[in-house]
Amino acid sequence: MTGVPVTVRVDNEAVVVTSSGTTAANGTLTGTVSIGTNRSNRIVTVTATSGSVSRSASFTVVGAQLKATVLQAVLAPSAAGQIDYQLLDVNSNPMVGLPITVSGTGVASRSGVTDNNGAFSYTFTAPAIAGNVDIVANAGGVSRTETVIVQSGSGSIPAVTNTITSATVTSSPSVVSVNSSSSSNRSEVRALFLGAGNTPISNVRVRFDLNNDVNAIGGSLSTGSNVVYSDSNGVATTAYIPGTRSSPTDGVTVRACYYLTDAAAATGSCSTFALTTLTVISEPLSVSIGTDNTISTGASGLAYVKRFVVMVVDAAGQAKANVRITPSVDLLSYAKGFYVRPGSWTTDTGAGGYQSSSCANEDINRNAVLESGEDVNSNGQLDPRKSDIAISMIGTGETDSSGAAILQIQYPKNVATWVSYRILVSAAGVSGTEGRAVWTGVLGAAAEEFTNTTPPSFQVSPYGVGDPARTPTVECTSPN
Ligand SMILES: [Ca+2]
Ligand SMILES: [Ca+2]
Repeated sequence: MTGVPVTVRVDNEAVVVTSSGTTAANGTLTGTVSIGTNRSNRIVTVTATSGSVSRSASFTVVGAQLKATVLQAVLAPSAAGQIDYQLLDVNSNPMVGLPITVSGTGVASRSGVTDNNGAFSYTFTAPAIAGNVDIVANAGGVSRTETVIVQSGSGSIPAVTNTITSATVTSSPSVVSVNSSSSSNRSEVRALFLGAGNTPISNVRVRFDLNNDVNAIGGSLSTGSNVVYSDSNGVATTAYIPGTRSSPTDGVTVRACYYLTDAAAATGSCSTFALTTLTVISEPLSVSIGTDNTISTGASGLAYVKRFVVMVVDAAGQAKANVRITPSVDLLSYAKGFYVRPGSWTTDTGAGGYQSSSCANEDINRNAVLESGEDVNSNGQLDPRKSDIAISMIGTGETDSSGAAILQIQYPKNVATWVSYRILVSAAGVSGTEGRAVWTGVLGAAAEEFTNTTPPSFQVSPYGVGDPARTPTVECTSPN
């Protein structure tokens, strides 16, 4: 039906732009919905109304992340404690001026807004009674819980009895800028302790230090020389806060000395430990990433290869050669569904095809280990699989004389169009957010796959065919 008036509305601060106020010759009306200036996680509902007929569909906005650094994971009763939060968007940019509330049992609730770094400090007084206190923060549609241990004397936390089979330390970001007057540049450091069968081990005593700081770079750790305890996820955290000196590449080492008992931790020796390295940088350079509209096939013929160019320039815009580029790729979400209509393959439901709303990556902490609560769709594995996509530098991994370096992603053809990804490139020796660049997209496919009469490699999503009758929540919690 042509020329029928239709109004399209969206809620929760989203924005919709429609091509026209009435239906076109084929009876359709097309609109583009964007999330607007609010980058918070939330559900947006789109409602199209024509006369007395109304239809709604919803999608989920994801990507906001709330980071937390517990300054004192273990407190004496009635002692003062502090947790520093930072709210970041999908591209790791600070989300400024957003409301945040923090509360917990037996501690004062506080609310406020995030500052220019997206940060908010929660200060509290520990309860007078020993025990674990769960402190819950909500901001930008994200909720997270920190557990603080209130300890009445040594020995009140049980010793670790399980065997630790894996102890690892990671830092994010691994390239961080010097601090001149504030401590706003920092890297979150996270130690993870696992036992047999990848079971998380809690109550591991951890003391972080700078491993004698052989390069004399300095800086501080938010936990100081205190012993912190791994939580129920087997995780103990601190933050490395650089001073005013920059370092060689990987020139700062953070060491997590760990112990099974308070008595062992009290000796101060460090016979069992895990390490991670960081780079502290000061040179102001700018990095960008881009690509074209081409895609190629890998040597096997079974995979797609998409190439990107990374450009590095100095403050004057001049090309910087020999800068080492470190790429990483994160799989953000996956979709279910299937294509129909040979010769012009589509997932349009009007044509009988289907593409579900996106389902967030199940590996919440991105450690490639399946942990309790992560297998949202109950199929026994993490979706999407981390191995669905590989990223690599072409050639030396450093920029050439024109300041350019090439990288590529490669993925099996059957996952094309079903997975959203984000590439992060960081340049060593480069400061601040300008030292990093981000590219976000959906895995592409060759144009002829859509116009061939034979089914495309990706006709059915490897994550399931899904069902148009399901809600987004049911879709993401179903195994097929
Ligand atoms: Ca995990
Ligand atoms: Ca799963």
